[in-house]
Amino acid sequence: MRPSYHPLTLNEVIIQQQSAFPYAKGELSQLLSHIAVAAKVVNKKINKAGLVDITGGADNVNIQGEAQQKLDIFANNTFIASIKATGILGGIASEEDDEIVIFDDDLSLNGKYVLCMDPLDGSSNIDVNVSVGTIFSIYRRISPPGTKVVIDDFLQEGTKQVAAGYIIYGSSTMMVYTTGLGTTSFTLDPSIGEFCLTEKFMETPEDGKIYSINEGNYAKFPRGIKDYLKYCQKVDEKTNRPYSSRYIGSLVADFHRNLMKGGIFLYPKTESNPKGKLRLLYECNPIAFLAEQAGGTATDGDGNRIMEIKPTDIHQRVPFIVGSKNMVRKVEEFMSKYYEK
Ligand code: AHM
Ligand code: MG
Repeated sequence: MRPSYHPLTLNEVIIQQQSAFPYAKGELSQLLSHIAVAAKVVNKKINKAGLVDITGGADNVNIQGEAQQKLDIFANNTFIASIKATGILGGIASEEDDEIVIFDDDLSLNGKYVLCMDPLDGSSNIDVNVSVGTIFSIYRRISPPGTKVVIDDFLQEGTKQVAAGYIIYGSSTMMVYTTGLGTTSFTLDPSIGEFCLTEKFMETPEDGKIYSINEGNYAKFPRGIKDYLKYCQKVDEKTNRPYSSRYIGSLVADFHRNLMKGGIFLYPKTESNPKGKLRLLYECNPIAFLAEQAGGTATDGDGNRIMEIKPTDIHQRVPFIVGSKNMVRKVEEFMSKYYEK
């Protein structure tokens, strides 16, 4: 046999998966390809972050009162421009924009989908060369095509997502996505500029040995979470404890590691932040969809499945516990003892 290098590219896999939906017109596939192109542009910029004047903060503050990084703005603009060009989307809700962005050109008015995204999650880590990510989530619009999209198109439960994914800009750049047919991962091969298939059906272990949480907030955690952390730290050879504590502070990177190795990520409610920190639309729902499709699970710690929470605001925050099934169940068990609802 002749030696050859023919990796399966993102587009090839998308086309294969599209054939599972006989009436699909390929619009969603096109959208995913555009997201991948924007990701390559952002990736290039991130790789050069230390060389050009794009690290550090910009002068703006976003709706959550946080300083926007220059790269946040670049990523936001790049994804919006690339995705708008497809004409498939009626609009975008972005963590970096206070209001939804409505596309009102003739093509986009008939667009069937809307997209929610965090264009650059964990961006405060860029200045110190730590992995960051882009997270996205796609819904079918509920308002009639031919009109401008409305806020209700975005305020849908996570169970209604038709696709979701993230790009991790790490030691290598990867794209992980789901259209409800499993969770699939790709790695960017910089030499050919293509995302190449890494794992078609990712499966996360049901149990793990890693817990990821900002333990600096320990004093403010609910009793159930404190007890779970003590459980993680307890020496018990039968159950492989103590677990390892690993926290990067970059959701995509922390989740990606736990997805591969088995583990749990927690950003629970605290006294001062009863809704936690992470955003339901841009961070929790897409990550929950990917986790579930890989055999994991995601809850708010009070017995509610993340993807069944009805959003009331595009920037809504929610306590977030995601990862290996049995680990998330254990947290729920500890939390339910105290009924801190
Ligand atoms: P961002 O969207 O402003 O970047 O914030 C989200 C990030 C997540 O990536 C990460 O899990 C979390 O904030 C870390 O928060 P903390 O520094 O409070 O631990
Ligand atoms: Mg974020």
